[in-house]
Amino acid sequence: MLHLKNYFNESEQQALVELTRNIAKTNGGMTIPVMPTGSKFNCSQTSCGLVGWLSDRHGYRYSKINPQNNQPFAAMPAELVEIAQHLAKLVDEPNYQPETCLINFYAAERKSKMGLHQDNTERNLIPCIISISLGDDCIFSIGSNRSRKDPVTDITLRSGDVLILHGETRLAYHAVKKIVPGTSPLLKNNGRLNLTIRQVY
Ligand code: MD3
Ligand code: FE
Repeated sequence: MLHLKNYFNESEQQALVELTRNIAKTNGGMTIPVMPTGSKFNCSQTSCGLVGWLSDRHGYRYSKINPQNNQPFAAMPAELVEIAQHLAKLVDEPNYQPETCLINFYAAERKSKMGLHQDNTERNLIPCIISISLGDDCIFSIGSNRSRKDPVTDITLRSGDVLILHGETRLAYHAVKKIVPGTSPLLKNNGRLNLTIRQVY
């Protein structure tokens, strides 16, 4: 795992927020998905790129069509492709193909969080996952890739931080424990935005 603290400066962070707003607009907004169990996620989501990540009663999967508007997802902005390919080179993945970016928004003052899970919906589980944090601080837990019962380590992800999950940590169990409201001035009504870039195939 590679944690690049404050990788993006304030104006770059602002540009990433703007880019995210445009994607959400093109996609017809963000949605709060349901899990296969029927319970709702504690964050809202949308995707851009070749495919988007979906969760519903039938399970987790990638789709070329956004059920929100029955259209393809917004294209991955060229800036994001460049950022991802540059970052992937730092972990020795020069052929990285950023095929999708999942946008998670965690509202402040709500019990916004994400339970312990592995990211294993991708067909190819080898390429790294790149996460960009914007807005309020988040307490993030990361465990092992062997058992969800293994001990976790808590780290703080702050606005502008990048986390690259590669090698062993690609399949580590992880969770968003909590958002700390009011810790960043970036978003008007606080909360946290996370961009998770993945190669799927
Ligand atoms: C550690 N999102 O969407 S990003 C997810 O902050 C997800 O929105 C969180 O977990 C969020 O699946 C965490 C950081 C992250 C992403 C993928 C990982 C950490 C990871 C994969 C393996 C280990
Ligand atoms: Fe995850």
